[in-house]
Amino acid sequence: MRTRVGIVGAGPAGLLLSHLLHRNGIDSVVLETRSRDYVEKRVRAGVLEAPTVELLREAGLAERLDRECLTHHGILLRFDGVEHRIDFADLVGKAVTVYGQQELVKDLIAARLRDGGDLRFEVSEVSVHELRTDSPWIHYTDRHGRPQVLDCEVIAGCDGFHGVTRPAAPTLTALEHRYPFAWLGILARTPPTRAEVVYAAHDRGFALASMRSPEISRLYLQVSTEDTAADWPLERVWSELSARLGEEIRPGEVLETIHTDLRAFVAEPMRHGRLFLAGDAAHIVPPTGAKGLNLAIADVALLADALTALLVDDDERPAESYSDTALRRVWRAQRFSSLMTDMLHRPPDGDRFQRYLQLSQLHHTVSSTAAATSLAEDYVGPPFARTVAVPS
Ligand code: RFL
Ligand code: PHB
Repeated sequence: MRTRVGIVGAGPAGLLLSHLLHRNGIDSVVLETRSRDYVEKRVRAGVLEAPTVELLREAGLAERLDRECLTHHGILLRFDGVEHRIDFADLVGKAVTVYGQQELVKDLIAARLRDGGDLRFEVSEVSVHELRTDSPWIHYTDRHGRPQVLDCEVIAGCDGFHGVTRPAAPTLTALEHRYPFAWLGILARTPPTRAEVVYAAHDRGFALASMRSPEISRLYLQVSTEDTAADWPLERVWSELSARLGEEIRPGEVLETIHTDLRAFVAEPMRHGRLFLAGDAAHIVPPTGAKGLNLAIADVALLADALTALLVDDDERPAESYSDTALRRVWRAQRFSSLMTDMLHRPPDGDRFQRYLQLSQLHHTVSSTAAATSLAEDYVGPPFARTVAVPS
């Protein structure tokens, strides 16, 4: 079997890449270890930056999103018992869009299948080979247990943080930072109490109130990395949410619970020969800045153009600058996510010095137009770079 681009992973990065390549006349095959049902139900991100939504519209993928999304013109920051609003519309004239990642994944799968896309779910034992040649190949076992080889011209590693493509690239170096706390998140049938996302920096720890619809809330609590599910019976989750968010959060049916460590990770360069990495396969940001999905989409917008130049016009230059250009945005998102994380979380040992610095940063953010504008610019997202060469 042969294709031009072998894509490992059917998350937002892999599916969108396959769609954008198809629009440029390039065929691809997407290999995914999980079932279609599993990837369509996996609950994760919810906040889409303005440039992400523009790209989805341009690519003809926003029909349901435009009908069902929630548009947010600001966020709420709560500390010292007072709520403050950062008004994106006023500060930068833009908004963010709340639309569940799994809804976007459903839309992407539907679009690929409508266009005759080749998506292979429930494969196993995926491995990538001869990455430094012009004809790399992928070995995998199909859903019926048969070994298969897929010959490619390029391989795109879109297989997330725990995938197999990044470890197959020996020239990459990784930088990692782990935060000393974790998040417990629930998706629950309870109406959001506010029309916008609330970030609360409480003495007891950070809390975040987001939403998926007027009936469904997405709520998060800062917890200890050592905590287990047994430490957080639901009554404790609800009472802690109410205490930290400063108002009664009405308990509702809990549809999903997650526990996630907070980490920052960057692999560089995002290319090894004919293997190109995109999304969580190359980088992880702590979720406080709501950037992970948006970075995956920004990578893929750039990569689709670079691969089109390479495979259609025989122009290597955009592929050569892909990693540098993508990493600019990645580091900007790392900086912003790190700033938001440090500003909002309770230091684990209750360090008063750090806490007063945080409060000072929060007061500055809500009282200085310059500081609020800076937050707003990062939150709504800088414009996507196209394949412009970065001077070395
Ligand atoms: P994904 O979504 O992890 O998809 C990778 C796919 O690859 C498959 N796979 C393999 N397939 C074939 N062979 C293998 N060997 C494979 N190994 C793995 C996996 O099954 C999967 O289907 O990566 P992608 O496409 O790069 O997308 C990245 C985003 O999913 C991620 O960055 C965001 O969800 C992060 N994130 C958020 N991002 C935002 O932009 N806004 C948010 O509000 C936001 N909130 C969040 C988040 C992530 C969270 N968690 C769970 C860490 C909130 C949370 C709690
Ligand atoms: C979410 O809606 O899941 C969400 C919102 C804002 C964040 C992180 C996650 O910073």
